[in-house]
Amino acid sequence: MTEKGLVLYGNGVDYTVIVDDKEIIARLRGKLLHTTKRSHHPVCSGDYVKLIKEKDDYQISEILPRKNKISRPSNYQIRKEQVIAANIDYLFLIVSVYSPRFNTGFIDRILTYSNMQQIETIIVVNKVDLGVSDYELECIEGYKKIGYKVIGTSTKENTNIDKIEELTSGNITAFIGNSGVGKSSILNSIDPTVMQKVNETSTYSLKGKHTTKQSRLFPIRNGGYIMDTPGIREFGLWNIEWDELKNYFPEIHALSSKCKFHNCLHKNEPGCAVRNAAENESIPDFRYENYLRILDTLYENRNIYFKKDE
Ligand SMILES: Nc1nc2c(ncn2[C@@H]2O[C@H](COP(=O)(O)OP(=O)(O)OP(=O)(O)O)[C@@H](O)[C@H]2O)c(=O)[nH]1
Ligand SMILES: [Mg+2]
Ligand SMILES: [Zn+2]
Repeated sequence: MTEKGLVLYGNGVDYTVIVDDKEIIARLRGKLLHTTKRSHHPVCSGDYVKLIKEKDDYQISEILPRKNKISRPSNYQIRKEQVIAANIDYLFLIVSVYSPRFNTGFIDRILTYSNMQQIETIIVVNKVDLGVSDYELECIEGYKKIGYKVIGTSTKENTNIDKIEELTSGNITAFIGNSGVGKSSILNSIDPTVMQKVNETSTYSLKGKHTTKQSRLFPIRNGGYIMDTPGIREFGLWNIEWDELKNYFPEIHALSSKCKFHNCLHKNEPGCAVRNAAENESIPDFRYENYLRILDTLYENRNIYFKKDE
């Protein structure tokens, strides 16, 4: 008999899967066990799978097509992919003020990727109890101006946790961000029965220590599912053509029809409307700078990573 299930978490062999509102353990069938050409763990949190049931034994026989995914080059082997999350309705990009440092380069690489995957992304700025600097405030205003939703939160003072909870209700949501920004803390504040492990030392190095070790999707009492993921140190963009980057910065894309050349890369071409807009600050300057930096990196690496999906 075959059934359909939603994968909560797994270790490469055994997976915890929701089937008809019940949690069951399922094993991967042989053919899925082999590392595929491009992927380390073929199944990930958020995957919908087909299961074969024999007596009380479940086997995962097939991964159903993903509507989207967040993946990155594997830490272990270049050219292989590590999928962090699949089938996400909303992505919450969690960052913090003060420590770990607020880093727009990191934010913009994630936003580029999630735009490419067409995943609606909300920026959560956590630890606002520590005070928001003028620079951080200016960047936050910049993101709001170009249309992103930005929510300032504090788990210490319970600021706006209800807003996050509301947005997760009935959806599959993933929390991603650097280690130590407070992903697990926010999850625990939304639903204290979850009790994800939190790093309790607040004076560790600015980079943060990795407390959450694997992605895991939690059923939440509001009927939604939230995925807690391990902290990402760096997010290298991949699977993206360098000359398509301009399509994934919405404010740049919106201006591109006003450039003199239809294939303008908005670097230093004459009559570039994007460059003009950045110079007279009608689009945020830091975004344009990040665009140029990412464009250079993608160009330099254009032959390293494989490009399109199969
Ligand atoms: N001041 C302040 N500290 C916070 C807040 N939220 C979390 N922290 C602290 O930040 C540290 C890291 O929190 P975690 O929830 O473990 O962070 P994480 O993002 O899950 O980290 P990884 O699992 O390593 O990716 C802990 O010491 C928390 O107590 C907040 O709103 N304000
Ligand atoms: Mg964590
Ligand atoms: Zn241009």
